[in-house]
Amino acid sequence: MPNEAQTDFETTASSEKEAQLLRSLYADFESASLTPLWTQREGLMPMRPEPAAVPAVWRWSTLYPLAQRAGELVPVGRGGERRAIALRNPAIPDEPYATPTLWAAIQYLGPWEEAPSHRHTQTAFRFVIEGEGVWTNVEGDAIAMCRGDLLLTPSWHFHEHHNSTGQPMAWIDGLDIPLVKQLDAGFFEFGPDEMSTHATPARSRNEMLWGHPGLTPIGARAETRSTLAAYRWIHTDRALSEQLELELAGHPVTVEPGHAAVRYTDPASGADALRTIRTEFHRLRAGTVTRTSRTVGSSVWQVFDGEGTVTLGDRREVVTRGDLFAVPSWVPFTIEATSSFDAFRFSDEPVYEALGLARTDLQPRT
Ligand code: GTQ
Ligand code: FE2
Repeated sequence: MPNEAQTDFETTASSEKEAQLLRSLYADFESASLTPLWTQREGLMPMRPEPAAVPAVWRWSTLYPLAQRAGELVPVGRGGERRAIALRNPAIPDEPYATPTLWAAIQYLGPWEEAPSHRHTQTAFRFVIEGEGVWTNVEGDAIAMCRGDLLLTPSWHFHEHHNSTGQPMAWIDGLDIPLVKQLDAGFFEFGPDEMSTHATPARSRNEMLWGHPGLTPIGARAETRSTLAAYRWIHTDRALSEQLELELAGHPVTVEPGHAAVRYTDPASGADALRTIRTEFHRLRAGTVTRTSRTVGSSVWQVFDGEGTVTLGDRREVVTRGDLFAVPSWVPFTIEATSSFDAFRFSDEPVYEALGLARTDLQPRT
């Protein structure tokens, strides 16, 4: 929007003649599809991030029953491809995005249902809050999905899901759909109509190759599409409880007192498990209050277990198992753990780091 003070030709111009010249200059800018910076600066170059997205909360007790109703009424198959229901930030108009860069959705597969094969340049993961019985086949490798597991679908990998039980199952998808859309980098391809496999192994080929801590397979060739694709709860849980155990024994290994955290990484490189999405798991002891922080970029959290109060800018919310919330860029954020508190987090930080735009401000304890 032109700044009034700068386009108020009558008051800034020293003469009626000059006012007329300015008026015609601005009219000619307009017809030549040009915009002067001096009428736009505050919107284009604010003093600090001014996210359109707002802090938002979605309750599992709302999400799951709605997904269940969709399961009864809406078929899954070619076309729509997935019965995924996106968490929409109420302040991002007309777009089904949790934040300006991140897609978060609940996906639901009824008994014996199948979601057919496709691939896209968007990066994806699944995180499981409850249930089991679905296998996600990534490039033909069947990967079991169970509570607490993180399953990866890197960019341009074929993937399909099938429920091999008589029970429905729901989980959370995270993707970089908004980022890829904004970057005009989206490609999509359908795979075969038939499932590549109905196998239901406890352990995928991927985990057989990559799922051994600190052991990189020498024979895995460079063209291997990706490294570890499944991060199992048993490992995440133990990593966190042992951090807290070490802390009790006097070793300062946690993020801050009473707050253990792990990042899911590529075992071959140590980099983020996915190129565009950071994935982490946090565990707070009962009574822990995190330091208030602000970070450039946005994140989405899902409570895995326990109860806490989160402060997101001016908003305070009690959150419990399965609830999700979105933290927009540069919004002051604190968690207070009412009970022992476990939460999964994903964010767009790797993108900001790659571009030299990452910034975090940790406020001192008061
Ligand atoms: O499971 O392949 O939530 O392609 C959005 C897009 C899930 C999926 C989503 C997808 C998928
Ligand atoms: Fe997909």
